[in-house]
Amino acid sequence: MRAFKKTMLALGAAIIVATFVSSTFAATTVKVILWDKGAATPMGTGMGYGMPLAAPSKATMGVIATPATAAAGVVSFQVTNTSKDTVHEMILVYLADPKQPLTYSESDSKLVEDKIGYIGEVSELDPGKSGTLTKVLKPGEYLLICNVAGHFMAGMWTKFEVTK
Ligand SMILES: [Cu+2]
Repeated sequence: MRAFKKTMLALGAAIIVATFVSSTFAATTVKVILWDKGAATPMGTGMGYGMPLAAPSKATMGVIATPATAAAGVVSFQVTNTSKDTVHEMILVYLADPKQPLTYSESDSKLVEDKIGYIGEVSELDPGKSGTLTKVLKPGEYLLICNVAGHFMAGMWTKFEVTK
């Protein structure tokens, strides 16, 4: 009888701990929209992160994250390409120093993915398609970027913040 009581107590404690842990590390779901004004619209340039011309109102394609912030822990990005005619992707980048420009290759019209704090991606989504990226994130500044040639400079990036 005593042993049974002890077992029940231990079981109760385990359930309490499990509940606490799962609520502390609850996953945040972020909806990410990849959009553009259509292939007939000339792509903008010079609108990459931190660039003088960067202005969301002028971008011809972009990334929208809702919410644009999450608590540290598991974050799940549900990404949808809403374009009618263009392939897009979402790359998650950690900014070690948000004031530093990202390493960019003019010849490829792309960011250099192994030099920009690359964490993971939902790669090349056809128009109308969706994908998910789930990662454990520490506090800090992040970017969500499309790195199809030319798209970053056309304004296809957004900030994402992870808080403590
Ligand atoms: Cu794109």
